[in-house]
Amino acid sequence: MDTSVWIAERLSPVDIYQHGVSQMLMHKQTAFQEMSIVISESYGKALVLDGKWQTCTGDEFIYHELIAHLPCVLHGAPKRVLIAGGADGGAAREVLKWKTVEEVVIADLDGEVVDACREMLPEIHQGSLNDSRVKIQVADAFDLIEASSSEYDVIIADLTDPIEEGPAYPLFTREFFEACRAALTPDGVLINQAGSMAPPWVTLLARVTKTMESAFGYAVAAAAPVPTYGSLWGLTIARTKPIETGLSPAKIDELMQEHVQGSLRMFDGSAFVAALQTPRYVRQAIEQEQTIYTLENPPALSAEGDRRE
Ligand code: SPD
Repeated sequence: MDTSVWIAERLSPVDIYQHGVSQMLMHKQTAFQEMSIVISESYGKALVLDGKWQTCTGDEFIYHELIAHLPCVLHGAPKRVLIAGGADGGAAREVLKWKTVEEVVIADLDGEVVDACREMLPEIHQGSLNDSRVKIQVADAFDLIEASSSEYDVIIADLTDPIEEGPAYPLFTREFFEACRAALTPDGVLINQAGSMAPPWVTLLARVTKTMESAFGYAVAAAAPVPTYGSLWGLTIARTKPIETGLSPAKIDELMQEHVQGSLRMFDGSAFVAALQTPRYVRQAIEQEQTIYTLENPPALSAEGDRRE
């Protein structure tokens, strides 16, 4: 093993995930955040923003297949999809496998991250960032979504964690989720990376889920087992009608057989059902949660993992 650098990501004030890195391919401060692209000994090439591991070639398929196909299956035949964040193109790559999809808008604030991912992470985007159905808007996704009405079948919030110093935390508030609801068609589905499911740190996920539920009426937290995130990760789905968590695996496989082209490594009917068996302690944390995040009272997580509340 040739590990010359250790990236210590604070998962919480008292938990660190040390990623052994053999090469630093890029390190820069953009207008919005600190960006690194590195080669990790175990998990391949990785994107790190503000010290937080975003995605890497070794396990990205677990996260990207779940965050893309869960909402697409629930919708059934998505045509227009908006991805808030998603600069690496991994979620777009998966959405484009749906033959029904005509347009994917990627709205990311940081053009420097999009450019770096396009050039240095082709293993992840696999051409999606240059696909003719994809429109990249270097813009604040909040503004873009607020200006849209009944336009999208699926919105994927593929954002960085809501740290106070980072650009994403306003996109975890009720105002943002209400704008998403208005931007979606009546059958539309929102999915959002909503935080860790680790028992000591599940409050953020519970609050984000409760906030999404308050804007949409229904919200369910799916579980994504992404090793480099350090714990089971929550992907919360919201809709204005009940979310069908009990679809049969065979029916989902049939739907995907009809609508999806290209190979998948993680997702199928069984993975859908497994992801939506939310652990009991998570369901209880969500049920008991009272706090709704708003622009006045947003999530407050520091890069060191401390919370203000
Ligand atoms: N703590 C890690 C959460 C990362 C969520 N964003 C991932 C971006 C991958 N496209």
